Amino acid sequence: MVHLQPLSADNTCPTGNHRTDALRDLLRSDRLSFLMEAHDGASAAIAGAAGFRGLWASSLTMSSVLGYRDASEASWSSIADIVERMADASGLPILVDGDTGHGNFNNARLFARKLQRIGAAGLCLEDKLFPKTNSFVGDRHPLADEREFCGRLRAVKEATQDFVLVARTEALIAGQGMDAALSRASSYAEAGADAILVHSRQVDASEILEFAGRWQGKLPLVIVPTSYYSTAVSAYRAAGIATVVWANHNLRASIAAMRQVCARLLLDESSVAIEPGIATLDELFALFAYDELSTAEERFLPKPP
Ligand code: SPV
Ligand code: MG
Repeated sequence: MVHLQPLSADNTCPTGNHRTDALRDLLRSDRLSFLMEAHDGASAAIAGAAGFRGLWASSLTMSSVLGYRDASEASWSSIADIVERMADASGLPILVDGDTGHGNFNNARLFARKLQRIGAAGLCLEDKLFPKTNSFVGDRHPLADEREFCGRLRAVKEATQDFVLVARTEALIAGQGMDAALSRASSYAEAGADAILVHSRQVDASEILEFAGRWQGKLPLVIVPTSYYSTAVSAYRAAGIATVVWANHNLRASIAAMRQVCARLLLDESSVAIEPGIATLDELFALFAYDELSTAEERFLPKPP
Protein backbone atom coordinates (compact mmCIF):
# COMPACT_ATOMS: atom_id res chain seq x y z
CA MET A 1 0.00 0.00 0.00
CA VAL A 2 1.35 3.39 -0.98
CA HIS A 3 1.26 6.34 1.39
CA LEU A 4 2.67 9.66 0.36
CA GLN A 5 2.98 12.67 2.57
CA PRO A 6 2.60 16.13 1.07
CA LEU A 7 5.90 17.25 -0.49
CA SER A 8 6.97 18.87 2.76
CA ALA A 9 5.35 19.96 5.98
CA ASP A 10 4.52 23.40 4.59
CA ASN A 11 3.55 21.89 1.20
CA THR A 12 6.36 23.68 -0.60
CA CYS A 13 8.74 22.09 -3.05
CA PRO A 14 12.39 21.44 -2.16
CA THR A 15 14.57 23.84 -4.14
CA GLY A 16 16.67 22.88 -7.12
CA ASN A 17 19.91 23.42 -5.20
CA HIS A 18 18.78 21.23 -2.37
CA ARG A 19 18.05 18.44 -4.84
CA THR A 20 21.37 18.90 -6.62
CA ASP A 21 23.18 18.53 -3.30
CA ALA A 22 21.18 15.40 -2.59
CA LEU A 23 22.09 13.84 -5.96
CA ARG A 24 25.74 14.79 -5.52
CA ASP A 25 25.70 13.15 -2.09
CA LEU A 26 24.23 9.96 -3.54
CA LEU A 27 26.94 9.83 -6.20
CA ARG A 28 29.79 10.67 -3.84
CA SER A 29 28.74 8.63 -0.85
CA ASP A 30 30.92 5.70 0.21
CA ARG A 31 27.79 3.58 0.24
CA LEU A 32 26.33 2.13 -2.95
CA SER A 33 23.28 4.19 -3.93
CA PHE A 34 20.33 3.46 -6.20
CA LEU A 35 18.32 5.53 -8.65
CA MET A 36 14.86 4.26 -9.55
CA GLU A 37 13.37 4.74 -12.97
CA ALA A 38 10.30 6.91 -13.27
CA HIS A 39 8.45 8.23 -16.29
CA ASP A 40 5.62 10.40 -14.97
CA GLY A 41 4.30 11.99 -11.79
CA ALA A 42 2.69 8.80 -10.52
CA SER A 43 5.72 6.52 -10.98
CA ALA A 44 7.93 9.19 -9.42
CA ALA A 45 5.63 9.45 -6.39
CA ILE A 46 5.47 5.65 -6.06
CA ALA A 47 9.28 5.35 -6.13
CA GLY A 48 9.58 8.07 -3.48
CA ALA A 49 6.96 6.48 -1.25
CA ALA A 50 8.74 3.13 -1.56
CA GLY A 51 11.89 4.73 -0.13
CA PHE A 52 14.10 5.51 -3.13
CA ARG A 53 16.13 8.65 -2.55
CA GLY A 54 16.71 9.55 -6.19
CA LEU A 55 15.17 9.02 -9.62
CA TRP A 56 16.37 8.18 -13.10
CA ALA A 57 14.24 9.93 -15.73
CA SER A 58 14.74 7.29 -18.40
CA SER A 59 14.66 8.27 -22.06
CA LEU A 60 13.39 4.78 -22.90
CA THR A 61 10.44 4.88 -20.54
CA MET A 62 9.54 8.58 -20.94
CA SER A 63 9.50 8.07 -24.72
CA SER A 64 7.38 4.96 -24.26
CA VAL A 65 4.69 6.68 -22.20
CA LEU A 66 4.48 9.36 -24.87
CA GLY A 67 3.98 6.60 -27.43
CA TYR A 68 7.36 7.16 -29.07
CA ARG A 69 10.40 4.99 -29.65
CA ASP A 70 13.64 5.64 -27.79
CA ALA A 71 15.20 6.97 -30.97
CA SER A 72 15.15 10.73 -30.37
CA GLU A 73 11.52 10.78 -31.51
CA ALA A 74 10.29 12.66 -28.42
CA SER A 75 11.15 16.36 -28.41
CA TRP A 76 13.36 17.81 -25.68
CA SER A 77 10.49 20.00 -24.53
CA SER A 78 8.06 17.09 -24.10
CA ILE A 79 10.74 15.27 -22.08
CA ALA A 80 11.23 18.39 -19.95
CA ASP A 81 7.47 18.55 -19.31
CA ILE A 82 7.52 15.00 -17.94
CA VAL A 83 10.55 15.72 -15.76
CA GLU A 84 8.78 18.75 -14.31
CA ARG A 85 5.78 16.59 -13.34
CA MET A 86 8.14 14.05 -11.75
CA ALA A 87 9.96 16.74 -9.79
CA ASP A 88 6.74 18.26 -8.50
CA ALA A 89 5.12 14.95 -7.63
CA SER A 90 8.08 13.41 -5.81
CA GLY A 91 10.32 16.21 -4.49
CA LEU A 92 13.23 13.82 -5.18
CA PRO A 93 16.54 14.55 -6.90
CA ILE A 94 16.23 13.48 -10.53
CA LEU A 95 19.05 12.52 -12.85
CA VAL A 96 17.67 13.09 -16.33
CA ASP A 97 18.73 10.70 -19.07
CA GLY A 98 19.31 13.37 -21.70
CA ASP A 99 20.49 11.06 -24.51
CA THR A 100 22.80 13.03 -26.80
CA GLY A 101 21.52 16.36 -25.49
CA HIS A 102 19.10 16.38 -28.43
CA GLY A 103 21.66 17.72 -30.88
CA ASN A 104 24.96 19.48 -30.58
CA PHE A 105 26.50 21.51 -27.74
CA ASN A 106 23.91 24.25 -28.18
CA ASN A 107 20.88 21.97 -27.89
CA ALA A 108 22.51 20.24 -24.92
CA ARG A 109 23.08 23.45 -22.98
CA LEU A 110 19.60 24.77 -23.77
CA PHE A 111 18.11 21.49 -22.51
CA ALA A 112 20.30 21.51 -19.39
CA ARG A 113 19.29 25.06 -18.46
CA LYS A 114 15.64 24.19 -18.89
CA LEU A 115 15.99 21.06 -16.75
CA GLN A 116 17.67 23.01 -14.00
CA ARG A 117 14.91 25.63 -14.01
CA ILE A 118 12.19 23.01 -13.63
CA GLY A 119 13.79 21.28 -10.65
CA ALA A 120 15.94 18.45 -12.04
CA ALA A 121 19.17 17.77 -10.15
CA GLY A 122 21.37 16.61 -12.99
CA LEU A 123 21.74 15.57 -16.60
CA CYS A 124 23.33 12.48 -18.09
CA LEU A 125 24.67 12.90 -21.63
CA GLU A 126 25.81 9.98 -23.79
CA ASP A 127 28.53 10.00 -26.43
CA LYS A 128 26.28 9.07 -29.32
CA LEU A 129 25.05 10.94 -32.37
CA PHE A 130 21.61 12.49 -32.77
CA PRO A 131 19.26 10.78 -33.48
CA LYS A 132 20.28 8.08 -31.00
CA THR A 133 19.24 4.44 -30.82
CA ASN A 134 18.47 2.64 -27.58
CA SER A 135 21.52 0.67 -26.44
CA PHE A 136 19.64 -2.64 -26.65
CA VAL A 137 18.34 -2.11 -30.18
CA GLY A 138 20.35 -3.42 -33.12
CA ASP A 139 24.07 -3.16 -33.68
CA ARG A 140 24.43 0.29 -35.19
CA HIS A 141 25.64 2.58 -32.42
CA PRO A 142 27.96 5.16 -33.94
CA LEU A 143 29.82 7.14 -31.32
CA ALA A 144 30.29 10.89 -31.32
CA ASP A 145 33.71 12.29 -32.01
CA GLU A 146 35.41 12.43 -28.62
CA ARG A 147 36.44 16.08 -28.86
CA GLU A 148 32.99 17.12 -30.08
CA PHE A 149 31.38 15.32 -27.13
CA CYS A 150 33.79 16.99 -24.70
CA GLY A 151 32.62 20.30 -26.16
CA ARG A 152 29.03 19.28 -25.41
CA LEU A 153 30.00 18.53 -21.80
CA ARG A 154 31.91 21.78 -21.39
CA ALA A 155 29.02 23.77 -22.83
CA VAL A 156 26.57 22.25 -20.33
CA LYS A 157 28.98 22.83 -17.47
CA GLU A 158 29.38 26.47 -18.43
CA ALA A 159 25.66 27.04 -18.97
CA THR A 160 24.61 25.67 -15.58
CA GLN A 161 25.70 26.31 -12.05
CA ASP A 162 25.41 23.81 -9.29
CA PHE A 163 23.98 21.09 -11.53
CA VAL A 164 25.22 17.50 -11.74
CA LEU A 165 26.61 16.40 -15.09
CA VAL A 166 27.08 12.68 -15.73
CA ALA A 167 28.96 11.63 -18.87
CA ARG A 168 27.93 8.28 -20.29
CA THR A 169 30.14 6.31 -22.58
CA GLU A 170 28.63 3.86 -25.02
CA ALA A 171 32.03 2.59 -26.17
CA LEU A 172 31.38 -0.94 -24.88
CA ILE A 173 27.90 -0.99 -26.46
CA ALA A 174 29.46 0.14 -29.75
CA GLY A 175 32.04 -2.66 -29.57
CA GLN A 176 34.97 -0.25 -29.33
CA GLY A 177 36.60 -2.12 -26.46
CA MET A 178 37.77 -1.44 -22.94
CA ASP A 179 40.70 0.83 -23.78
CA ALA A 180 38.46 3.15 -25.80
CA ALA A 181 35.88 3.22 -23.01
CA LEU A 182 38.51 4.10 -20.40
CA SER A 183 40.16 6.70 -22.58
CA ARG A 184 36.84 8.36 -23.40
CA ALA A 185 35.85 8.37 -19.73
CA SER A 186 39.15 10.07 -18.81
CA SER A 187 38.56 12.76 -21.43
CA TYR A 188 35.04 13.32 -20.12
CA ALA A 189 36.36 13.68 -16.58
CA GLU A 190 38.79 16.33 -17.82
CA ALA A 191 35.92 18.09 -19.62
CA GLY A 192 34.18 18.56 -16.27
CA ALA A 193 31.87 15.57 -15.75
CA ASP A 194 30.92 14.90 -12.13
CA ALA A 195 30.50 11.14 -12.67
CA ILE A 196 30.85 8.55 -15.42
CA LEU A 197 28.12 6.18 -16.52
CA VAL A 198 29.54 3.15 -18.29
CA HIS A 199 26.98 1.04 -20.09
CA SER A 200 27.14 -2.61 -21.08
CA ARG A 201 24.65 -5.01 -22.59
CA GLN A 202 26.43 -8.21 -21.68
CA VAL A 203 24.54 -10.74 -19.61
CA ASP A 204 27.22 -10.74 -16.94
CA ALA A 205 29.00 -7.87 -15.26
CA SER A 206 32.54 -8.85 -16.25
CA GLU A 207 33.28 -5.86 -18.48
CA ILE A 208 31.72 -3.43 -16.00
CA LEU A 209 33.83 -4.88 -13.19
CA GLU A 210 36.95 -4.74 -15.36
CA PHE A 211 36.20 -1.10 -16.18
CA ALA A 212 35.71 -0.29 -12.49
CA GLY A 213 38.98 -2.01 -11.57
CA ARG A 214 40.97 -0.08 -14.17
CA TRP A 215 39.16 3.21 -13.54
CA GLN A 216 40.40 3.30 -9.97
CA GLY A 217 37.77 5.65 -8.64
CA LYS A 218 38.85 8.74 -10.60
CA LEU A 219 35.20 9.86 -10.56
CA PRO A 220 32.09 8.12 -9.20
CA LEU A 221 30.86 5.33 -11.50
CA VAL A 222 27.22 4.79 -12.39
CA ILE A 223 26.02 1.51 -13.91
CA VAL A 224 22.79 0.18 -15.41
CA PRO A 225 22.44 -3.56 -14.75
CA THR A 226 19.52 -4.19 -17.09
CA SER A 227 21.00 -7.17 -18.96
CA TYR A 228 23.41 -8.36 -16.23
CA TYR A 229 20.74 -8.29 -13.54
CA SER A 230 21.72 -11.62 -11.99
CA THR A 231 24.99 -10.22 -10.60
CA ALA A 232 24.63 -9.59 -6.86
CA VAL A 233 25.02 -5.92 -5.88
CA SER A 234 27.71 -6.99 -3.40
CA ALA A 235 29.99 -7.25 -6.46
CA TYR A 236 29.37 -3.56 -7.20
CA ARG A 237 30.05 -2.61 -3.58
CA ALA A 238 33.32 -4.54 -3.70
CA ALA A 239 34.26 -2.83 -6.98
CA GLY A 240 33.67 0.65 -5.52
CA ILE A 241 30.81 1.50 -7.89
CA ALA A 242 28.88 4.54 -6.69
CA THR A 243 25.38 4.17 -8.08
CA VAL A 244 23.13 1.54 -9.62
CA VAL A 245 20.31 2.65 -11.92
CA TRP A 246 17.19 0.47 -12.11
CA ALA A 247 16.50 1.93 -15.52
CA ASN A 248 13.14 0.65 -16.73
CA HIS A 249 11.58 -1.56 -14.09
CA ASN A 250 8.60 0.60 -13.11
CA LEU A 251 7.42 0.79 -16.70
CA ARG A 252 8.03 -2.90 -17.41
CA ALA A 253 6.11 -3.79 -14.24
CA SER A 254 3.18 -1.59 -15.21
CA ILE A 255 3.07 -2.95 -18.78
CA ALA A 256 2.80 -6.49 -17.39
CA ALA A 257 0.11 -5.45 -14.89
CA MET A 258 -1.93 -3.47 -17.43
CA ARG A 259 -1.81 -6.31 -19.95
CA GLN A 260 -3.10 -8.74 -17.36
CA VAL A 261 -5.93 -6.42 -16.29
CA CYS A 262 -6.97 -5.63 -19.86
CA ALA A 263 -7.04 -9.30 -20.82
CA ARG A 264 -9.06 -10.27 -17.74
CA LEU A 265 -11.63 -7.47 -18.11
CA LEU A 266 -12.11 -8.35 -21.75
CA LEU A 267 -12.59 -12.00 -20.93
CA ASP A 268 -14.69 -11.77 -17.76
CA GLU A 269 -16.68 -8.60 -18.48
CA SER A 270 -16.34 -8.12 -14.72
CA SER A 271 -13.67 -6.71 -12.40
CA VAL A 272 -14.34 -9.20 -9.58
CA ALA A 273 -11.29 -11.35 -10.30
CA ILE A 274 -8.84 -8.47 -10.57
CA GLU A 275 -10.02 -6.28 -7.68
CA PRO A 276 -7.83 -7.93 -5.01
CA GLY A 277 -4.72 -7.40 -7.11
CA ILE A 278 -5.09 -3.75 -8.10
CA ALA A 279 -4.59 -0.58 -6.07
CA THR A 280 -7.69 0.69 -4.30
CA LEU A 281 -8.95 4.20 -4.90
CA ASP A 282 -7.96 5.02 -1.31
CA GLU A 283 -4.39 4.03 -2.12
CA LEU A 284 -4.49 6.27 -5.17
CA PHE A 285 -5.85 9.19 -3.09
CA ALA A 286 -3.16 8.61 -0.45
CA LEU A 287 -0.45 8.69 -3.10
CA PHE A 288 -1.34 12.24 -4.01
CA ALA A 289 -2.23 13.38 -0.49
CA TYR A 290 -5.91 14.10 -1.06
CA ASP A 291 -6.26 14.46 2.72
CA GLU A 292 -4.05 17.56 2.55
CA LEU A 293 -6.52 19.08 0.08
CA SER A 294 -9.44 18.44 2.45
CA THR A 295 -7.54 20.14 5.28
CA ALA A 296 -6.68 23.08 3.04
CA GLU A 297 -10.30 23.41 1.96
CA GLU A 298 -11.29 23.68 5.62
CA ARG A 299 -8.80 26.50 6.07
CA PHE A 300 -9.25 28.47 2.89
CA LEU A 301 -12.76 28.01 1.52
CA PRO A 302 -15.48 30.20 3.02
CA LYS A 303 -17.75 28.26 5.38
CA PRO A 304 -21.36 27.93 4.22
CA PRO A 305 -23.55 30.50 6.03
C1 SPV B 1 17.27 4.48 -20.43
O1 SPV B 1 16.75 4.09 -19.39
O2 SPV B 1 16.66 5.15 -21.28
C2 SPV B 1 18.68 4.20 -20.69
C3 SPV B 1 19.23 2.93 -20.28
O3 SPV B 1 19.32 4.97 -21.35
S1 SPV B 1 19.14 1.86 -21.63
O4 SPV B 1 17.75 1.72 -22.01
O5 SPV B 1 19.71 0.63 -21.17
O6 SPV B 1 19.92 2.42 -22.71
MG1 MG C 1 18.14 6.32 -22.39
